[in-house]
Amino acid sequence: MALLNACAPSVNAPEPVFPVPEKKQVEWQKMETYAFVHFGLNTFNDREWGYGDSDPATFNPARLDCEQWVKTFVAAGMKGVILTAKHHDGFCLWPTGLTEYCIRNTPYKDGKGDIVRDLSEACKKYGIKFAVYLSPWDRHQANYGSPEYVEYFHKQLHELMTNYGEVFEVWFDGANGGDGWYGGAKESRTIDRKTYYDYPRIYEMLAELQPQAVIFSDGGPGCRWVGNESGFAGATNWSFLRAGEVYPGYPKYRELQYGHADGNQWTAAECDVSMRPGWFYHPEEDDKVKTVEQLTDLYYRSVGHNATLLLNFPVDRDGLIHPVDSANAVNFYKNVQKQLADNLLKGVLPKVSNERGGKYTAKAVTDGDYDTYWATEDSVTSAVIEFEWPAPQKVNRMLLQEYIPLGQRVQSFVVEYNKDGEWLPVKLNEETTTIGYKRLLRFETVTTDKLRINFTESRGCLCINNIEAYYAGETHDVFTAKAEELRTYPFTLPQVDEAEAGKCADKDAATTCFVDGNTLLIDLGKEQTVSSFHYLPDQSEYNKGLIAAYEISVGTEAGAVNQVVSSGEFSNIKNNPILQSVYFTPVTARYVLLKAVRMVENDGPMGFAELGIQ
Ligand code: FUL
Repeated sequence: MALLNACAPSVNAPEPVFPVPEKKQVEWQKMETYAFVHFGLNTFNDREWGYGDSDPATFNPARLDCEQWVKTFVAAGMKGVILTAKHHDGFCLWPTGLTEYCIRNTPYKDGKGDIVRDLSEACKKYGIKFAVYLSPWDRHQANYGSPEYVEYFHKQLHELMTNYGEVFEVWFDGANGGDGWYGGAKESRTIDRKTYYDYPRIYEMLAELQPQAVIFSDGGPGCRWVGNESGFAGATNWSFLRAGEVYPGYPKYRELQYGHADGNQWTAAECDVSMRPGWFYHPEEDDKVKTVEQLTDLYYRSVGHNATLLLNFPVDRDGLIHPVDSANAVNFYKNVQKQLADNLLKGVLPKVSNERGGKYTAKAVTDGDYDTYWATEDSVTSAVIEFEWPAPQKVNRMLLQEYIPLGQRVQSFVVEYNKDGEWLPVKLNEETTTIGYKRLLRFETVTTDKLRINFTESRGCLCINNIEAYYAGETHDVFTAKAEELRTYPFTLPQVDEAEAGKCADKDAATTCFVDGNTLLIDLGKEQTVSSFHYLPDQSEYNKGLIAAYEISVGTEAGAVNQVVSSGEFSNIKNNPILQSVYFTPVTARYVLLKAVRMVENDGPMGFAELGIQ
């Protein structure tokens, strides 16, 4: 084999599958987690959205220490920080020459303070990156809504981009609540969100002054909002958007959780979330700080769902990160490191069903080098990779990475383990569709000597640069929800008597809804993004009406529910009639149609103790 390779002509690298990221977008995504700081007049006035009239005299943090913040971020594994240089209230944390509504007119350091400067310098000292949030909406300025304000906003950005060194990102939020103080006018002002701020000119300025910076906004262009402020991305998450479609305030923002599968612009998702319910500090939230478990879960659903995690620290009125916030953030990082400590695949030589040859061999996925990858031949878009250990191991985590400089390709895959000669799927609580920069999987612990990944669909030949597996210990992740915890969109069953239908939506496992025939139509009342179907079979002693094989279709009209999203079997339902969950690629639908393709017993109705659609 070695001899053959030596004589073979050199093998070409795969062609990129568009869209592809710019180099700076890849570097940005490799940061994985970074901090957000919300701090300003709001902190001292117990507000989330200052109206624009808070008195600068109230701003006086007695112990402010940017080094304390940055040391916390470093200890929490964060690679950078984004500071709210100006939030919607218009107050500036730097001594700007453009408005009096700034730190210069506060008692803090007798007006000599500059928190943008102090934080950027602390970042340099401790080796993390720095960035700014500059709110386009400004509830203080009298001229907000006019062309003059846009000039002012551009000049503010220019000041920030020229006086404080390099920034890795520039954050433009999409909020615009309309009303504000506006120099005392106290009124509501509407602007055209698509055109008012003249973003094309801003992009030109940034390309010139800070070419390495990634531009954040609802729709990018550099990176996008993930469509929620809860800190997670969809398990299916494409790093693309259809160019020009998403603008600040885009009404179909839930799509941003998943990206546009057919997008033509590389705009990966960033998951922003706060350590506390609010973005700014409020003393009554001191006992509502996110726990280590909550943060760990969000890590798997942000970084592990092909996005970055932007974790907000509401700096307190002393000017410090509250001790509970810093302890939880640091312990969260330690917990993740502990769960993913010992890579069971390190150096293991995998077997693959197809290999491009040359340097694109399967061993690249376990060599620890980001820039080497296993690639299949051009025409091969599905393939299997198999790992074998000399002795059985416990496993419950996997980490997969695609080589994104050549595009995001994988559309679906299955992880299986070998049990007594038979390949069985691992038990997950989410769909295994996309991978992208990084996908982390949590699954029920298996003990096996063989693990394989079957890549079933891809937009081009496979380019996989890293695969890892771990045993994270036994954690509290839930793979089988209890009936009372089952989450679902509200639904009705139009073809079933109302009282009967209620039995599968009452969160009571002891009552079962029986339906004659082999189809069940579910109406969500309105269009929703749907990505999973959950079915708790009859829990009575006789487990009546068990469905063995299914087909699930969706549609937007009751008469045309014919888009099949999944079909398969409810494995082992007869012996173990636990909650059955089917995950599929997110789709917009109002109606879901379940077809029982095969029943465990041939006669009798179908039985549903509980149903859930998410
Ligand atoms: C939103 C803002 O309205 C919130 O106050 C916060 O800054 C959040 C990160 O972005 O657009």
